[in-house]
Amino acid sequence: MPLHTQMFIGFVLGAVAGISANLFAADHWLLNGMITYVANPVGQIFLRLLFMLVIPLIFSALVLGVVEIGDPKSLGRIGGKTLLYIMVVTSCAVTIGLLCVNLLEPGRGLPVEVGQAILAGSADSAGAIVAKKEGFSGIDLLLNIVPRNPFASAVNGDLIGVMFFALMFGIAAAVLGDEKTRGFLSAVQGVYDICLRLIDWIIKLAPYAVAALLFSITAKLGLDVLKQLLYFVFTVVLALSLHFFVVFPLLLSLVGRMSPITFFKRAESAILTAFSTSSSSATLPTTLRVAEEELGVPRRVGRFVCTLGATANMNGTALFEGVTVLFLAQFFGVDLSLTQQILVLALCVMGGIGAAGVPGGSLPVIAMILVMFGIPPEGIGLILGVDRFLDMCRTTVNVTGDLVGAVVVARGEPDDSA
Ligand code: DAS
Repeated sequence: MPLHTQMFIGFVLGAVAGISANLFAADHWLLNGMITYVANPVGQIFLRLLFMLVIPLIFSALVLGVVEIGDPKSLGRIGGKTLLYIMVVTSCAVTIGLLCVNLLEPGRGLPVEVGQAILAGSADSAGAIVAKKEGFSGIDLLLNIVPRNPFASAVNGDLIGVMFFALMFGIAAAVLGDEKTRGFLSAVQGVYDICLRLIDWIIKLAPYAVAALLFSITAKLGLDVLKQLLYFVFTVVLALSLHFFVVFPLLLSLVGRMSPITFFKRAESAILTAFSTSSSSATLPTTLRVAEEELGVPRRVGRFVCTLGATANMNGTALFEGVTVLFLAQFFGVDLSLTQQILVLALCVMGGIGAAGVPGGSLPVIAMILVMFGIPPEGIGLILGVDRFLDMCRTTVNVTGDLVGAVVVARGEPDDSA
């Protein structure tokens, strides 16, 4: 049975059991015992397994991603245009997501004292780094990006410091060139591959974790929480749709000089493959064929942009991470200032580069961002239950964004046959 189906079944079973318990046995000693000694430990183990991977995954993914882009000097026009496209369009995607979640407020509704009670009881929200900074201002935001000690950042779960260090390491490795760094990079590649294999094993536990986390939350909060979850799904799909049907057509018309209607017709096979597989990597062969044969993108442009994009240009994923973090902040009554939301944006843009193009690849990054801002990561259990449908949607945006990038970057480039 496909993993997402198992996760959905876990979601339904956990929710039904939790809502029933809430209706018929609220505050019963047996229910409280079930939550404390069974459901919570199962959920916590799953979350900690995700936390365990964040630092090695983010460090190796970013170093390899930067090295794959290449030496800034020899990056060339195509590389420079691609990098600019990735940073600008991913930032735009996350901004749309943050605007939607701030305007619609899908997480609001839980009585504040209930959210605070869960917050207080959450084992990991105590590890908040950003939330506890007194007078966290724009200057702090800037200074926080550069770590005094990258190992201390890793130990403290300061993700932005680790990301900055990984970026600098990757740029230096790219500049040094293959000769001097081959050994190091193959070790980093090994770390990345091992992390992917561990994610693959850990995510198999997700159905059980979803059932446990959903049971805990719905047993405490009842049916209302599911209404908020549907509102969350609506917010994510709305934000993805705005990016898909507004930003991409504008880029195609104004920069790519291609009719959006023509683009969507010719890119149909890649878009449908992405939606059905939920995997940018699995869709890549189709993406490359569509870029070259259907959209007329020169091969060297299409290969570079689409291959790099499949791992580093994940607009849908970055948008989803931003909406999820703010939804759970609202849900648990954690208010994030504008400065903190700008940091969330930066983390999600980097998270879109560092996320692995595999099912659940974005979960470790989301879990760490939640802890950084003092938001109970238990909320991930809520999200996991509807992850299947949302993963299909965000992967579609990821792959379409790669093809739009290929058309935009190809603008002004000589054709291969020239
Ligand atoms: N499924 C991922 C991809 O392949 C997206 C994600 O997990 O966010 O693009």
